[in-house]
Amino acid sequence: QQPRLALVGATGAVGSVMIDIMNGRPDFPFGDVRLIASQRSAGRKLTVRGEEKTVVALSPEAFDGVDIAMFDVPDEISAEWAPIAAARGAVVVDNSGAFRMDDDVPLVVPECNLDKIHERPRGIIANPNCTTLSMMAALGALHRSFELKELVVASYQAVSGAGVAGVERLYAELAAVVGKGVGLRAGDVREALEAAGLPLADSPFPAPLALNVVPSAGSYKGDGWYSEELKVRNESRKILGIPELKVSATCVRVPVVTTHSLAVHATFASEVTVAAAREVFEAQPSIVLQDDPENGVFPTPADVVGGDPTYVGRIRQALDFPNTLDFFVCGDNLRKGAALNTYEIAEALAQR
Ligand code: 2RA
Repeated sequence: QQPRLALVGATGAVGSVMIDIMNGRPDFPFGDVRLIASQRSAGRKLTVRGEEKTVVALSPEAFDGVDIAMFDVPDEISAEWAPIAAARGAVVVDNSGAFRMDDDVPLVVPECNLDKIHERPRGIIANPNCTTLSMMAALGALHRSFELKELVVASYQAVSGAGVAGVERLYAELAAVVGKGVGLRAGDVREALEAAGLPLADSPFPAPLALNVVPSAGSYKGDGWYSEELKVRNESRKILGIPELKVSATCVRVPVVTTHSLAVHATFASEVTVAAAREVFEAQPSIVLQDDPENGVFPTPADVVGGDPTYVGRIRQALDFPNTLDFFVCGDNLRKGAALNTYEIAEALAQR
């Protein structure tokens, strides 16, 4: 009998992408699929692989008979309900931040550490944050060949990382500034937003996003660091299995709807050339190389959004740093950055 799958958070932004991914999969190793959401969304009807399903409310009984449960809900809901699902016999694949750094919960990116799915004493497997995930396939591949020692990263993060509210805010801000001739004087974008009835107090971002970039992502954690920057450091170390990896990240929100980009400066134990790095990337099925700068070919979020692979370009040997590469990565933060990686883990569990 094929394993039964549950999707918790079926009606959310990532939940909808998960259903898209399930619908598009050529082989589907699951039997029944149960869609679970909050009481508010219960009763909604959604189609999964041609079959209409009614969303059921989150409850302990909703997990009866479920073998694998994918969670995409806020941290506090996962913290409460993932152990309940696990106690009822489901293996949980959780996309929240609730368990990522727990020692007894593996943090898995299939391209890097798929074998860890078997080490799950709590019955929970965690999916990384989308910012970390967007570069992991590329870094994991390079690490296997050249041994990663140091990582300096700047992110360019899309607003959908901050949910539907982030996307709506960006569209509203863009509508408020277009044709106004603003962006030429300090403060004039803020004034245009105020005049359009969009005070910053109502925004999920601490500064205007329209015609701007904002060096703050996640919550402020003290000593100058934001949560997204600390996640990049902690999660990269755990996924790659390098507890001593030196990491420094600066995370920046940009006026892009979906797809996170990262400028990566990675130093390795052994010598690495651009040609060797290209070979490594070309051998990795989930990476697409777009690297012909002379002809203006490199990945940009607007060109790769909606795609499953990690797109890599601008590969250079750092001029002043030995054994070091610089490159640019783009990955759809809702697909590989969230729904797809979670689904890939669930699929691997089902296939084994
Ligand atoms: C963000 N990485 O982009 C987060 C979402 N989990 O805000």
